[in-house]
Amino acid sequence: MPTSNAHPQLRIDIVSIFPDYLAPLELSLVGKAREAGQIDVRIHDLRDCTQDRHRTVDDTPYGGGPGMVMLPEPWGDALDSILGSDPSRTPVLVVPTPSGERFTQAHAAKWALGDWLIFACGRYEGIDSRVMEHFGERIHVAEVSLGDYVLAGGEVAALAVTEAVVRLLPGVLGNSESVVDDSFAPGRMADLVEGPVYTKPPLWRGLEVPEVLLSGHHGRIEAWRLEQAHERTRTRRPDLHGETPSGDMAD
Ligand code: JCZ
Repeated sequence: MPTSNAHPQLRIDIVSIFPDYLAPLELSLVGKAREAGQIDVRIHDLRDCTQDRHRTVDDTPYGGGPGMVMLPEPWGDALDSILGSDPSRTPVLVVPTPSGERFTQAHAAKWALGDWLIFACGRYEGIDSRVMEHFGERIHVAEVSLGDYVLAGGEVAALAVTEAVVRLLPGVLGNSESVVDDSFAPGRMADLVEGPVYTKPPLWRGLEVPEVLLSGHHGRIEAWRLEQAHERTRTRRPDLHGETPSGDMAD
């Protein structure tokens, strides 16, 4: 009887008061992965877990202040129900919030190795903090931010995290098993961003494709691409502190 698997099917549950906002998960790479049975995506309406006639999900913040805060009871009931539906999996509860730790490719790679992601998509001023405190004592809870800007809710972040994870799964659209662990895989963003890319035609509106890319010299091409990646990293993403290639002391 198997107790673990290198890549079990990934289940993804998303709880939101705007389930229609998650419709893009039927499209493109994630939609195809669902159709192929590589992932099991289930979207839930938080309002189905309310008890009152008005299906209330929010109330005023204790201590005062602007806006509304999401009630803990509907979240508790929704998450209890989802967690109770499969005791054999190991869930991570992902809570998008501008006050979370920055979501990175390292999170995506780790979660692509797991078997269950549950997204709690807040709205308004966020979810009563006792929800994260309570479930943090039962399962792993990750409060994550996409970046330093404020969205109107967690749904767009859940879409972004889902796509970042699903594209790493083996068998999903041309990805091999090695992509999650390959520190040199394009797009991994370890400490370098990608340089510019080009396709046909070789001359477009007076602009030429760099000659080296047409040369057929694979060694020169790779060296040029690395140099371009370092230059872009230096000028656009100094926070990534990409190393200057040896022999090219760029200033
Ligand atoms: C709920 N407002 C959840 C996340 N990176 C980032 N920016 N903004 C968010 C976010 C904003 C929210 C909620 C209400 C996430």
